[in-house]
Amino acid sequence: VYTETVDVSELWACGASNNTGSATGQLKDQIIEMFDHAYGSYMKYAYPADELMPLSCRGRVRGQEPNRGDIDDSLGKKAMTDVRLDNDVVVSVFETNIRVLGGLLGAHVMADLLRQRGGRMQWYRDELLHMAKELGHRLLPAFNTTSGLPYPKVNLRYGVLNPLSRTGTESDTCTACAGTMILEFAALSRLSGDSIFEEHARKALDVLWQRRQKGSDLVGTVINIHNEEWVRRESGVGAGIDSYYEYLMKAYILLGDNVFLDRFNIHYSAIMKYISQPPLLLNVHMHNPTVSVRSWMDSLLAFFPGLQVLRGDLKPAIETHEMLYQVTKQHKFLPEAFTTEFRVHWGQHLLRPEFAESTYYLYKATGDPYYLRVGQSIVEKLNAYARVPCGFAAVQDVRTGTHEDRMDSFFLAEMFKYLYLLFTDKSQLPIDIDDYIFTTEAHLLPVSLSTTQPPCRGNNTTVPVSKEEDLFTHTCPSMETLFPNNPSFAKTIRDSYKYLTGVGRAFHPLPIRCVDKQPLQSAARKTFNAPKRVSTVHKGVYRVKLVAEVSHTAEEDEVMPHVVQLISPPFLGRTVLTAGPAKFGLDLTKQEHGASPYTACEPIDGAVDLKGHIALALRGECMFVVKARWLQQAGAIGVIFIDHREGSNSQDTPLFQMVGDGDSTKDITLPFVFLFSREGAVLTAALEEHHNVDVLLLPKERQLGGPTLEFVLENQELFLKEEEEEEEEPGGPQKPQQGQFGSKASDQSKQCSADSSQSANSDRGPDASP
Ligand code: DMJ
Repeated sequence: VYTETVDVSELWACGASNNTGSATGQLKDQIIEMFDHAYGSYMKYAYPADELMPLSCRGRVRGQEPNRGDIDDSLGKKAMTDVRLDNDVVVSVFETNIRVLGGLLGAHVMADLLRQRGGRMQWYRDELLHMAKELGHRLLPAFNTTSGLPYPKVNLRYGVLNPLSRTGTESDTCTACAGTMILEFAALSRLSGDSIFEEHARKALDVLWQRRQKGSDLVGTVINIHNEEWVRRESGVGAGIDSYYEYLMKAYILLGDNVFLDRFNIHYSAIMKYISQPPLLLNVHMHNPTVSVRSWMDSLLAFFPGLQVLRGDLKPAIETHEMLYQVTKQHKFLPEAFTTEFRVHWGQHLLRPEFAESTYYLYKATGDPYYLRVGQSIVEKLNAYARVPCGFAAVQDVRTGTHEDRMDSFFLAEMFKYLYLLFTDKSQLPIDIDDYIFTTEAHLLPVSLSTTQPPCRGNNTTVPVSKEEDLFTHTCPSMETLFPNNPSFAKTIRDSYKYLTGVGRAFHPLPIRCVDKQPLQSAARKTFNAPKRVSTVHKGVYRVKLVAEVSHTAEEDEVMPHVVQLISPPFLGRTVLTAGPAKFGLDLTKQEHGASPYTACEPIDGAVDLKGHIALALRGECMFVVKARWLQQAGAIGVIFIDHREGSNSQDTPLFQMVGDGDSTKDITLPFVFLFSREGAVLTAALEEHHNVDVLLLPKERQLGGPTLEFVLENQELFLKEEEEEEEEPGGPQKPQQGQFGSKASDQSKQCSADSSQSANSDRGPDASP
């Protein structure tokens, strides 16, 4: 959208370096060398496997390596016999679309261009397009739902509903998963002449648009593909939603259809009103968007400044990008998740390209050589901390620098492309880059598709958008309009955020957010131009307290892993499930509570099954604290919450701390922990088989082992004996219970907790916790 021609070498020369005409050249060479190292390693050690394992120097072949759960759904055995698209393999519809279909289409477009220019590729007979079409047809069964929202997974050979497909039971999908099809599917329709793909992608977008929260104009993170109800109602611009917004904007650019821009503009206004608190991007409730639902940001949101550049909204783009840069300075790379005070929340770094992508867009928009230096720092860090003999390895934890045996394909498809383009003047490129739009996986599709191809049958989007237009609805404002007489506007903006993460100068976001209530009550909307900034002193303003997550102490920022340790036979302490803690209730990290977990007992007073037991409760529908109070009142002595999202697990998803509702939680005194659904399934399976299972809830670092465990188990045996004797002696005196955090999780308590969560569901709104 910004098409200024900038002489990179000259600008670089204006920057810090004196000898920089050659600096960009050297960097370009370095980036090519890095790409060769990464791609060459893949070809040498991994091809035809799906991905390279850069530490083992071999390929990752699905089924031959330990299953990594959902991550593996992005692998399709696609290169097993060079390329087969009909393997009996369940793949992610979203990932296969953006990685494989997008890759085939982008490659076809380039091959076709070379062929047309004469010389090279004269042998090419649209083979890649034919493969793309076949793959498109293999993805189509996923759209066989009454709503039109696609299933998240499909079996490439058997589709979704075939008994052999091993998929089709899923009921939910993420917003980005359903809303990131239009670029590839429309391109496929227009290149192949078959409108069916574009029709399906448009229908899915129509549903998401219709199901947006009409008051806030925000969407949630996960939606039910059958009844179109939101399953997770938190709203942000990162994981789960990100490329839905990206594709609305880019669908307008690629297809020239105003409906996508209109929708994007309306969502964008909402994002700027509720989610963007420069330099932060928060997550809020779609129904109650003045409430922030978590105190951390995920690294996927780093693409957003780039999208803001496409929108022409440079100021917040510069602000957020600067914040991200400071985080990378502090931690070398963007951690997968980091707190609003820029501490590590989840230390993994998967070599994600989003920060490089935004850096590229900002440089092209501003021409400020500062962004070349940012790019240079990305290159240096990759070489210093991720380069290994067989490629580049993801970082398991930015705090320790340990590597992971993983190099995702987006590292090749996106990272090097954005870095190379950052340092290359567009006149040096073999194509006019402004004639193309990048898919979310950085594959190039030509914007000529909107005009040179006949419109597809049935590609009219059915859901109208009412809107007000202004000067910038369809065009980007020029720099002079945005920043009159200030050629160093970018620096001026950045300077306010210079010391964001510096010691002793931590940035403190506003604990109170003032939001004009009117837009929530009225359907009237304004097309975004300059976002109406939140004013702190404003007549008629509605003051809403952000859940006090944004100003907390260092200890609270770091989520301390907890565990649920199964100690009764046959587990004997060997089954340990990683769990997340709660910000309310009994603090399990306090030494005085944990030293002798079996000594502080609570009496059982009453015949209710739940009493004296640790309860299991399913997450969802209402807030954690509502369930916590209910279960506490019923006599439970602790609660294990279990995630309701199928397949979630503590390896792939960062632990988080369950939070209260903003009001005092002093009345809640029980211990609470949270298990993702895979870990939860281990526990419920154990309960099904053994009915009573003794568990400890405790911080991971104090997990029992060795002599302590033996001692506990000895006492446990004694306790069990006493219990057996007691059972033989009806009406005998009750034995002391095992303590506040070591107790039985029984099938009875499961029953009680299930009931509890059901009744808790009905009386409050959706769960505010992430
Ligand atoms: C890429 O696969 C795509 O950009 C996707 O939209 C989200 N991010 C990953 C890489 O981090």
